[in-house]
Amino acid sequence: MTDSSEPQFLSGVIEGFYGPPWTPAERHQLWDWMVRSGLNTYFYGPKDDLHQRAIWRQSYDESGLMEVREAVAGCRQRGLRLIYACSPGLDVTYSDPADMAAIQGRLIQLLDDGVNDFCILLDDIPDAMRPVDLARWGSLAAAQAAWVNEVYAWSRARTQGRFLICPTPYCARMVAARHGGEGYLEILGQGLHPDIDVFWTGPEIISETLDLDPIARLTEILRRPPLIWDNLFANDYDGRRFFCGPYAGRPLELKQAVRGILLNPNTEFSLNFVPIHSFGTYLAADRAWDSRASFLEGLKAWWPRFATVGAPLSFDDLVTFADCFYLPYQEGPEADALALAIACCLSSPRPPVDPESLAVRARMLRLKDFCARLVDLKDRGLFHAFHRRVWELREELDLIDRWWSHQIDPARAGTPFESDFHRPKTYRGGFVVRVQSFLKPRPDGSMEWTSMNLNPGPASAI
Ligand code: GDL
Repeated sequence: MTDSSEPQFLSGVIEGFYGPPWTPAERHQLWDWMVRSGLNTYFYGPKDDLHQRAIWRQSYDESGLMEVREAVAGCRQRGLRLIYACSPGLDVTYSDPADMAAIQGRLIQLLDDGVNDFCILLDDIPDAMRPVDLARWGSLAAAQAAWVNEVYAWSRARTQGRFLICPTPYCARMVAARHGGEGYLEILGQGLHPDIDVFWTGPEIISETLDLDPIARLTEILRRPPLIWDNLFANDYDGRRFFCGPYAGRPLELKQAVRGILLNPNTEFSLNFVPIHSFGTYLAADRAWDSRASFLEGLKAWWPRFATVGAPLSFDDLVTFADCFYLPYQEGPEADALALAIACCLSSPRPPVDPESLAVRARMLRLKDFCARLVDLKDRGLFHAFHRRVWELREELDLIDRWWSHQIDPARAGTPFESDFHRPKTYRGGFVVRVQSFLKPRPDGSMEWTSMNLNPGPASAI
C-alpha cells in the first residue's frame, strides 16, 4: 500500500489538534469509521504529544513505541496508510548537524517499527531565524527546503513512502501577512523536491470555502498541487463549540485539483462521526452531491449511539440539536430558524401568546429537554464529549424560558428580571469572560475597544 509508485489521492483524518491526543481505543474506532467511509490515510501529529514538538529530539520510550506499533498494525490490517509527523520547528537549528542527526534518529525509530510515511510539520512556529541559518540560507523558506530535502533524501534510501511538509505560512491570510518572510511560498516551491507534498488550509486557518482559482494559482507557485489540511471541523480553538455538521463549502472539482484532503477534526473523538461520514460521501460523489442530505444520512447512521437508559430520544430532536453545533461559519437550518423565531417572539416587551409563539417556545423547550436527557446516554464516552457544551446550551435556554415567563406575566410587568439559578459571577463568570468584554469583534473582522468597566463588582457569595 505505501509503496505505490502512482501518487495516491490522500483522503483521511489528521490527529493534529491541540489538546489530549486520542486513546488507542478511539483510534481503532476511527480506523473502522474511515474504512467504512472509503478513506485511505490516518495522519498522526497531535500537537500535545510532547514528542511531536516540545521534546521532538527524544525517542519514544517503550510505552510510546507500543502505541506506534499498535497504530502501524491497526492501519496495516485495514489497508490504511499511516503518516507520522514530527514538528521540530520551535527550536531547530537548520544548519546544526546535531539537529539533522536528531530528526534522523527519530525517524529511524519509527522506520524500525514499520512506519514508512512521514511529515515534517513547520506550522505554528515563530518565523524568526537563528543568525547562523540566516547567514547560510538567507530566508526561512530556503533553510526549510534544504533541510527537508536532506531528510527526504535520507528517508528515500530507506522507504518509498510519502513525504510531506506543512509550511510555516499555510493559509492565504498568513502569506498576505508575510509570515515566514517575503516570497516564502515561491522559494519553497522552487527549492523543495517535487515529490514532497505540501499542506495548505486554504484562505484561512479555518476555511469556510476552498475555491478552485486560488488553488490553481497556489499550484503554480508551489510547482505542485497542494495537499489540503482541512480544519473545517477542528474545535481546539474554542472550548464552547464542536462541529458535527456536514462537509461543506468545497466543490467536487477540488478533488482533481489537489493531492489529497485530510480532515483535522474535533478534539473529542466521538463527535466526529457525522463529519467523517459526510466527508466520505463527498469523496465518493462524482457529479452531484448534497451536503445536507449527507448530514442527515450521517445522523441516521449515528442515531443508534443515542440509545438511553430511559425513555428513547427522538431523532427529530437530534436533528435540531446537531444543527446547533453544525459548522464554524453557520448553524444548521433548524437551529438557525429556531434562534430567529425566538428572537422574533421576544423582540417586543410583551411577547405574543398566539399559537405560533407558543409553538416556538415549545420547540425551544424540547431542545432544552433533549440536552438534559443526554445524561441518559448508554454511550458514556459520547455523553462525556457532549457534556460541557450541552450544559451551557441547556442553561441558556432555561434562562430565556424564565425571561419569557417574566415578560408575559402581567403581574410582573415593569419589574426587574432575575433568575435564582443564574447569579452574577457563578453564571457566565470568570477572568476569561471579563477580558473577553474588553475587545468587541466587528462583523468585518476588525476589533473595537469597549469602554472599560473598572469596577470588578461584588465578590460572589458562596
Ligand atoms: C492550526 C494548527 C492545527 C490546529 C488548527 C485549529 C494547522 C496546520 N495547524 O493552525 O494544529 O488544530 O489550527 O486550531 O492547521
